[in-house]
Amino acid sequence: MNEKYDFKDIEQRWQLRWDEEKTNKVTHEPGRPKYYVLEMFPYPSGRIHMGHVRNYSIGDVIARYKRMQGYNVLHPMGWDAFGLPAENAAMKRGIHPAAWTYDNIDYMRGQLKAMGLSYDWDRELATCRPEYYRWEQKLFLELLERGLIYRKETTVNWCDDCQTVLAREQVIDGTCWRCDQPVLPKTMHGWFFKITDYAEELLSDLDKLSGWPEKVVTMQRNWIGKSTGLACDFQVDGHDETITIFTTRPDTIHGVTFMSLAVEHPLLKTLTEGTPQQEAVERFVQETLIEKQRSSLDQEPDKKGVFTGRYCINPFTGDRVPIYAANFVLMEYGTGAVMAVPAHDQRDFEFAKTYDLPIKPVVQPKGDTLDPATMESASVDPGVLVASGDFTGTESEQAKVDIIAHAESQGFGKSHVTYRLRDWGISRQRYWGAPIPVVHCEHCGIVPVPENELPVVLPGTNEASGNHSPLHQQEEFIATTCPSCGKPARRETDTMDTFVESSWYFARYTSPRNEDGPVDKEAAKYWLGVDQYIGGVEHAILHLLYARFFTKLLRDLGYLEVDEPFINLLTQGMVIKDGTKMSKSKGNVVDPSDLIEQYGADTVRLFSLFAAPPERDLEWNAQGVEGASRFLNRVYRMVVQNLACFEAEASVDTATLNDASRALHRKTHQTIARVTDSIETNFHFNTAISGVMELVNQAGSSAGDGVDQAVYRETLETILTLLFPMVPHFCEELWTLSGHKEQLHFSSWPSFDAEAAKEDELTIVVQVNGKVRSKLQVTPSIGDDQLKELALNDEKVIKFMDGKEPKKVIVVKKKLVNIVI
Ligand code: ANZ
Ligand code: ZN
Repeated sequence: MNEKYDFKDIEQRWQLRWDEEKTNKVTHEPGRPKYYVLEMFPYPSGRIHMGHVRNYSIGDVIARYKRMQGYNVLHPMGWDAFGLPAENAAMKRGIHPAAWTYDNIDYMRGQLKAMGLSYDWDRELATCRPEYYRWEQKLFLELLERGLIYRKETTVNWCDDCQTVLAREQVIDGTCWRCDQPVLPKTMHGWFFKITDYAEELLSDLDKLSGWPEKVVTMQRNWIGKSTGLACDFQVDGHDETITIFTTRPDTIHGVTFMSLAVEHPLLKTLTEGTPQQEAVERFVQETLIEKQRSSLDQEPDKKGVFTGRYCINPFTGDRVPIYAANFVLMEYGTGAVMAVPAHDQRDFEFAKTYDLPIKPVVQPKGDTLDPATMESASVDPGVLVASGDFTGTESEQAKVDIIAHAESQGFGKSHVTYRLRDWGISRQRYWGAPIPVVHCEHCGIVPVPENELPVVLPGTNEASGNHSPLHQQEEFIATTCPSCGKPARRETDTMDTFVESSWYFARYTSPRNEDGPVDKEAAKYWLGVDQYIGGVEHAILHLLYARFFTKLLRDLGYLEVDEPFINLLTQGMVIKDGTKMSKSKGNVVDPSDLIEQYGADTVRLFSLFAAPPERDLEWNAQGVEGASRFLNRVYRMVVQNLACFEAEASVDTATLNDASRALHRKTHQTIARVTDSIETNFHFNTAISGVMELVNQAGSSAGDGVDQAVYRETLETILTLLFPMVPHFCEELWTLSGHKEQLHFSSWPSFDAEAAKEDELTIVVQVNGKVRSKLQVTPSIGDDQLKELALNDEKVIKFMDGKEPKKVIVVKKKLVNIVI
């Protein structure tokens, strides 16, 4: 028998066998309980990194654990394969993005297989394949028809370096999320998904996500950013226009001293046309627009504005207040017009100070009198209304309600809800993405590509030398005929944001080869939602929000029956080295392939699972890998040196056990309980593994104590079964070596015997001056000091000691304590 743990040979053999026998293949089996575990699919960047290793090891343990519990487990893998890096790499290396991508996929698939991950590889998908994106194009057309997609001219966030439009979420502190270059505004036509139609449901359904980390739910809630308040019309004095403002503080409406409009507000032109102010306003608008381009988008500018020469009338007070154009009012939020209340809003306060406008307090906080002459900042606290006509004396919360009701009854305002969430701009002017399937016709306008002509295939992907310049530069692609009138027409040249592909891939996995639609409804119904989704917290907003949105779209199109895609979400921590995130740019990466080569996949898996609980950051530690390797070697030796025990009975006869056997039997069942519990509590594999380590220690140290062979067999089998989800090749190999015919893969998770796990109790006699005064029930492992302590605190003993100090306490192991007074 080979006593050396030859991981290379073992891992290769088992991987080959799993592949050949399709051990991890699943089909949907109506009536059988299912479990869908999914790790966020990778971008095929070239090689896997330690973050992947961690993410996929966690997912794989869950998949294997749930399989052993009898679930029909779906555990798929694929590639988020469109996107910019492929184009950049293509440019740099003079190869086609498709060639680069498919090569990377092949290489990385090999790496994942070398990790022994239990994916059903028959379900593998790559989003850059026409078989995938043709369904995305079909969905696009269905949504277009339903008015959930539209095209409009907008100012977009443009990254000049990447030559592409960015979604708002892809702009981080005014710079591009990919290349860190400043983002500039640019006007162009683009396609939008009407995610705002779903804002309310996306918000309220957050309440269903009790299996998500609280912080992710909060981030989503803030991103959607719901505000409730009043939309109210202010008549322009001497003009038939009205300005509609949006406020979340209707209670302050009696304190309005001016009005602020966004520089993009359409009324600015109307109101100043032909007036002496026109020139000054136009100049200010131009300056502000340029300044907005230069400054980072998230940065608050200094409050600046210009008087329009016009006034409007506060419908509550009849006050005539000046109208300004102001640089801090956003056109995309609320109505693009703000009633300014400098006493209670800080931005308005600063503006009023700059332009010497009146400050009028109308909400008096408790125990405070606001004096406009001495106020140094706005007072934003609630309080009681003052100088507010009929509403004077009302608490601010109540006043909000009353004032909205009054505005509604008078017909000049109504309750209004605004969201921070914007529609999702999905147009990209890049090559390596899914083409948008419409045609522009001079006569017919925008015409959808007929379904039987889908997919609109990305040109040039078949030849490695194919043209991969952006589609608007490819005349052969553009030139087509109008599906409606047959005249020459031009194809749309935008491609879709890659976040579109990742918004529904989890649904496609349920029937990845379906030829009749994006999903097979029966399969989707059986498998969805995803029981456990696992990925990095960097996707807390974008990807998860879009995936939730798409789930609702697919439901409303009749493909899915669930409201939410991911029942439980685990956001795993980062992999850290030398105090910072392990990343190429930091130059501190450890290549998983090197580790696998040196130690084997099982050791690498074990290390990553043992070093930290999943939600926490994992600090890279070379000794940790060594430790994992030593542990596996030890278990290996322990099993091969004790193969004889597998000839013993498979069941333990507890009646005949000696102490050491009883103790090991007990420890085994305690370990089953502990490991199961650790996995059930937020997948704390680290404590699960230390539980097994303790059992291994005890098995090792009791080997010489004449341990019953059936007990020993039970212990070793338990160790292998409990470790199997974490180190599958290792355990399968030893399982086979020890004579089992069926693979561990098909075994059940062990159940524990509560009776066996119970600690034995000893009865200890306690004497005072040689006379028996009490009895104690204790566990056999109790130490002498603890036993003394217990005896001295026993009520009966205290009574007989009669307040005297003990002179001496004698402990006779496992029998008695004698207290001499
Ligand atoms: C009057 C007022 C008085 C306001 C007061 C606040 C405090 P949230 O809570 O983020 O939704 N506002 C409305 N539209 C705006 C726009 N397009 N650009 C910039 N600011 C805008 O913010 C709502 C508040 O932000 C609104 O309530 C409005 O100012 C301002 F003591 O109206 B408030
Ligand atoms: Zn036409």
